[in-house]
Amino acid sequence: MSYTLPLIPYEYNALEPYFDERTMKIHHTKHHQTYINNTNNIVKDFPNLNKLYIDDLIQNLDKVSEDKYMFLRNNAGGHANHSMFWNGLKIGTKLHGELKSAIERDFVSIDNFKKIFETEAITRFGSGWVWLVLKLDGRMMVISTSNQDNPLMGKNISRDFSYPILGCDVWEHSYYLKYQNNRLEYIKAFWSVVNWDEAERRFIKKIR
Ligand code: MN3
Repeated sequence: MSYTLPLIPYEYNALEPYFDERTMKIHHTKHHQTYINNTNNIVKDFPNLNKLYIDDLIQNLDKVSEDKYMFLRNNAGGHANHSMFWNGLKIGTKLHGELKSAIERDFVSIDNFKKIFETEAITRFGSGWVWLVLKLDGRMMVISTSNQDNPLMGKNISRDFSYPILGCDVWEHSYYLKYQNNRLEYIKAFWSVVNWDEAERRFIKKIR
């Protein structure tokens, strides 16, 4: 078995004017595809690993030889992160329900949560991701990871092992064509394309 590029459930121009068509297309067909190709190149030599769902593979990175570990971590992480990212984007959804209550419980207000998320995004040096995560103790937290690391990779890599509810790619390739070096403007636009229904679905699946 090998990993394949997941279809994104909308057109490349569906998130205009916030996320532009050209960036979306290159990001999906070139960047994401490359992470998948590289992941396949490694796991073909590890028959026990290539049957795993990508979210499980990134929790088993230590099963490959040491010389391949970092390459797998970066590329399998890239596949996992982007797969989640595309599904987490949609125009016109609203934060509601139990996820909204949990965010208000742990961040005082939605505005405060967004401010913390934005600060984490602009202070993440270099490339990485910002996440709203659900910790094992049931609390929500905003964290960031470097490169293509994912909170599911555990506490040696992320701040803590945690389950990502919402993720935002802050690599320059996700915003440079439209926003150049203005990462904050990109994060502000991100709020207009967050698929809160998908975030709520992930949250409910995990707390039930
Ligand atoms: Mn990316």
